[in-house]
Amino acid sequence: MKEITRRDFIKITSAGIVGAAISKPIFGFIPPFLKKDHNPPLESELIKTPTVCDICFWKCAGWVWKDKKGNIVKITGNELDPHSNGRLCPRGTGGLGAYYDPDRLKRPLIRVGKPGSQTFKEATWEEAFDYIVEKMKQIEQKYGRESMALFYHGTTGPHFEYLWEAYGSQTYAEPAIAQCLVTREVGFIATYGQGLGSPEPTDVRNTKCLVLIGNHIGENMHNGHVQDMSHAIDHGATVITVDPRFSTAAAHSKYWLPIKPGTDIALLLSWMHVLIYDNLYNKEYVDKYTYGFDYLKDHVKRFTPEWASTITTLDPNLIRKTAYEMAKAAPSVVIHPGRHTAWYGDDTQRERAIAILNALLGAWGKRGGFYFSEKVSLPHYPHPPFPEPRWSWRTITTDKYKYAISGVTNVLIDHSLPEYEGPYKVKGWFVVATNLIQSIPDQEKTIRALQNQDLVVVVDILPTEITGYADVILPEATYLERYDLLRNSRHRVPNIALRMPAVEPKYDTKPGWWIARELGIRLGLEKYYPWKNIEEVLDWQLRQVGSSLEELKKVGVKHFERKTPLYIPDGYEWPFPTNTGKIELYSTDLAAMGYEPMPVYKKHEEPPAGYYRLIYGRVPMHSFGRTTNNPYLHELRPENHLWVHPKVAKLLGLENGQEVWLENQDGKVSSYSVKVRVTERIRPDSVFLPHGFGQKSKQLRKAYARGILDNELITNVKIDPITGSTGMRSNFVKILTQKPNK
Ligand SMILES: Nc1nc2c(c(=O)[nH]1)N[C@H]1C(S)=C(S)[C@@H](COP(=O)(O)OP(=O)(O)OC[C@H]3O[C@@H](n4cnc5c(=O)[nH]c(N)nc54)[C@H](O)[C@@H]3O)O[C@H]1N2
Ligand SMILES: Nc1nc2c(c(=O)[nH]1)N[C@H]1C(S)=C(S)[C@@H](COP(=O)(O)OP(=O)(O)OC[C@H]3O[C@@H](n4cnc5c(=O)[nH]c(N)nc54)[C@H](O)[C@@H]3O)O[C@H]1N2
Ligand code: SF4
Ligand SMILES: [Mo]
Repeated sequence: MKEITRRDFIKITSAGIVGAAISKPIFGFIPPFLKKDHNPPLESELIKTPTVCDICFWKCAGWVWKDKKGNIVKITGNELDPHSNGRLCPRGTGGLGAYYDPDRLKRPLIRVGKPGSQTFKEATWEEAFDYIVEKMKQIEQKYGRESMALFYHGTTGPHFEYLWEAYGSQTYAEPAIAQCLVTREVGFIATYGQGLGSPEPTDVRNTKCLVLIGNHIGENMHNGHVQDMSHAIDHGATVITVDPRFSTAAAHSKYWLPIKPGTDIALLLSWMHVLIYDNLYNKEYVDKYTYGFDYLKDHVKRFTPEWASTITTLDPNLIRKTAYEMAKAAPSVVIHPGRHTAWYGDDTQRERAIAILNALLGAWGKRGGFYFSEKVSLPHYPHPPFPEPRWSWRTITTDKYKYAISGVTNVLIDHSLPEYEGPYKVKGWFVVATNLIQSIPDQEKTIRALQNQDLVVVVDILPTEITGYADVILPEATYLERYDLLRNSRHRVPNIALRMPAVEPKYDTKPGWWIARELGIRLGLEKYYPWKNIEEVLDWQLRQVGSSLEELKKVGVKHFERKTPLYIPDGYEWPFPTNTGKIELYSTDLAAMGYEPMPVYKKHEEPPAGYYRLIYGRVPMHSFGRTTNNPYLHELRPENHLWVHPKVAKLLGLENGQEVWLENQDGKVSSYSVKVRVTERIRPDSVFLPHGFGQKSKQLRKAYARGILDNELITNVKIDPITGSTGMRSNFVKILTQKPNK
């Protein structure tokens, strides 16, 4: 395999759209929009307003630069911002495309055609609200307020979560939890008594050894993380990457462990075995801070590297050697928990194994391991108490998924289906900034649930697939045109950042806070909205912590002093918020709930003959499907490719660039084709398809029908019994070289 030098590692650019650093290529080439303008205006001729990027959920703070005519010319990072350190990633730089996209939703729409048909009539806001309020009242009379469900993501979400609480429904869920990081949060809560949150407090910047388990930083472009990893590598850190695919991160690693998919727990258990039985673990730390070491020691006794090798297909010496590398660096080592951890249905247990390994190495609360993040305690704007709903997401979730920490989208979907006959029916969906058709596995089920609703409202900026199922579409202004709540970030330094409008909303679009408030007032909830506009709320909040809206408008980001230590001081007694007050190697919570108190390896389904495991991930220049129609980012990567190993290509007679279709184990065939990329960078038993492409909405003129959406082929869902999270990687595909008959 070609040696890739560290210098090639993706650098986060400091270039704006017309910035000065144009000569610095991103990913080895210059994005077209960076080349176009050869006469960028001087910054002194521009007006800047603070923003928080909304292109992904890393939430970098930056500046929006406008010329004298009021045109936005570039977006750059805010130097004071610990999420970005003054540099945006290419997606953030191209965020301008969200504002300029000619395909944007322009005014409220009310359905006239069949669900999914995208046939709507234009409406005024007044008409749209009247329609919604009338339907919500009908649902309330027939089923109760709780039957109106909210699905949300991103910065618009909290405005509607507040509205829902005020309305008296806590039937809500965020797909970015059960489809993303909940298993990692719960795995760490069960071990350390606290989760990780975002940005995750991994001290990658200062680490000596970074272990990435299917965590593809570099393609996963979470800004500060990429910068930290780059910094660590430049300072001699050892990187160990466990991934069935030779990812960008693997290319910068000392060790690449091309694990057989779905067998990570076996590897993690054998690493514990080596650390414990070769006496490499941090004895002092373990004695002082942990509970259940003897149980664990006994538990991992037989999990030798030789045992793990037969399961993972990895060389036992490589397993042993990498354990020694970690021990050498400890406690300055991060076994990274990853972020999207909904994989095989035993994901909380895999995350528990990761949490335990970090404890054995003494990395939690230590420099170069995990630090303790802290945020400002920012009071909420005062409001009357919320009504208590008769039932909530908890009622329908925590009996079955005992460690669920928030609403689970797939549970709400189950309660939305026509065959659901119990007392907790969902009969209306309010969908805010989440494309449920693309992000929730088993599309057919989601669509059936949608079609069984008396009302579906979607708040979005683009005519994405989910909008096609709405009765009413409410067009939100983009992040460049609106205020949102303050970004109160948990970090090394507690800090607050402001997003404010740089420009007036285009067309007849409105900010999310305004939409929620107007709807609230029409639902008779005036008392929860005593303020006229969000500036009042933000200024009030900022004044409680000794600042003001005026100050934030000038600085964009403000730092506050820490009140607690960043790391555990050496030798200090540290109480952990668990049942035992210790780090629980043996989880008393999980035991009490009837789950395995220590992680166990269980065999997962294997691809049948002629099928390959479908794995997915990110491409650096896109965020899911939310940017594939962005005119700037689309140009950088208009479609996805299917990664196929040369042996498979030979067997099937496939060539680079050839168009193929996919059919999964349940006979589900892809809507479109994808081009093959023949590469040794993937195991022969798997294929890789980056997520977010293959848009089905024709109104997305650039992204429509470009590539295949992984989610179409994810029909076998492995639910994590602890949290309800949907494991999506037990799907297998056959590669079709002829266009299938529909
Ligand atoms: N098959 C498959 N499924 C997945 C994943 C995967 O890799 N593969 N990843 C999972 C993960 S990790 C996550 S976090 C979830 C994320 O899944 P989602 O929560 O669905 O997130 P996005 O895809 O970003 O949602 C995008 C929707 O928000 C709209 N939008 C963008 N900006 C705005 C705005 O400013 N205002 C409003 N109102 N709407 C806006 C977009 O147009 C789009 O319709 O998906 C999960 N599901
Ligand atoms: N550019 C960009 N960056 C993003 C996002 C984006 O949309 N675009 N989304 C952000 C969000 S919300 C999230 S949650 C994160 C998600 O990003 P991460 O948490 O980093 O990664 P995943 O999507 O879980 O994992 C993808 C990797 O897992 C590997 N993999 C597949 N199966 C297995 C297996 O069985 N074992 C192991 N060890 N590896 C396996 C794949 O080959 C791939 O490299 O990315 C964030 N960053
Ligand atoms: S990582 Fe990139 S896309 Fe995400 S918030 Fe930061 S600049 Fe925006
Ligand atoms: Mo995510």
